[in-house]
Amino acid sequence: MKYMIVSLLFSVSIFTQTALAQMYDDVTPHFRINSKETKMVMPGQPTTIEVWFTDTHSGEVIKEYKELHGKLMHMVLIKTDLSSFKHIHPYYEPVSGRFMITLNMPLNDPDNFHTNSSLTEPGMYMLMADVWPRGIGMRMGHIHVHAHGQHNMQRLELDPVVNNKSIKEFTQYGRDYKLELEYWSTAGCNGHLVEFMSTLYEKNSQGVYEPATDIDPWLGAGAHSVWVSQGMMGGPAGMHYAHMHSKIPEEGSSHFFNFHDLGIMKAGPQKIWIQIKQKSKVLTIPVAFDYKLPSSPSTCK
Ligand SMILES: [Cu+2]
Repeated sequence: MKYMIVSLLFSVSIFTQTALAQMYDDVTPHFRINSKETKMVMPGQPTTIEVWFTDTHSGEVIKEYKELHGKLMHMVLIKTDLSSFKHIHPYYEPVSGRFMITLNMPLNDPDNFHTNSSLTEPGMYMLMADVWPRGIGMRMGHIHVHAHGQHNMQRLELDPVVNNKSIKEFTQYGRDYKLELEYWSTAGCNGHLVEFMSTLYEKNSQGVYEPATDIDPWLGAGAHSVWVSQGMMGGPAGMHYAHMHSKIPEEGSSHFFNFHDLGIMKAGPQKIWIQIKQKSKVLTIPVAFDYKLPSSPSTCK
């Protein structure tokens, strides 16, 4: 508990900034898909995404970026029915100031293992690009992408909950895992604080879940997560979208994430994707849960 409070005081301001990055208009994002100003793509086909940012006032291309969690750009691609999540890192070309990556192509790059089958199903996707232009701060650009073909919207089924914990059992890289996810929501002066605790278990040779071992940092954080409410596009403050990071567990296999929700997330069905590097592979773990706003009153007079 002490650990949670310390991490809470420490990181509220950082994560509030993460969430608000989409609200600034001092920089303008530009996207091209296969060199065209289009939103249509063919699912499963190699698709080159190009992104750059300009200074909104001068119109000049921004060329100085600061690393953010070990990368100059983080890109997230989420299908709007929340059935697909990809986290990739476009490559920066400093002469032109452009970032570029080709989806649906295998790449020998451990930080781009999602690139190979990043956009395979017809439907609507949200593409988000986080950067930190030097001297400006964290900014996000986003576009809708429409993958051609017959839409097949998947219903969001919540994962089972036992003793307030969402339980997700899954197999990745040939190993069997279970993740338990619990959250607490506390009303504050302005919005409320949401804290998550995720605990990872791996099945041993006797078929028993034990706390996972060999957890390593990935891209400068103990774990990464992206949290999206159903109907992610709406909302007065932009998208119902949060990006959180955790420290590496000091002991055991629990990660802690927190987010200062200033009305950004929407109550109801949601999904969070947690990424943890374990045994030198990055696990991507989706958990569908019901988000309830705190019932306790605000602490402000
Ligand atoms: Cu990233």
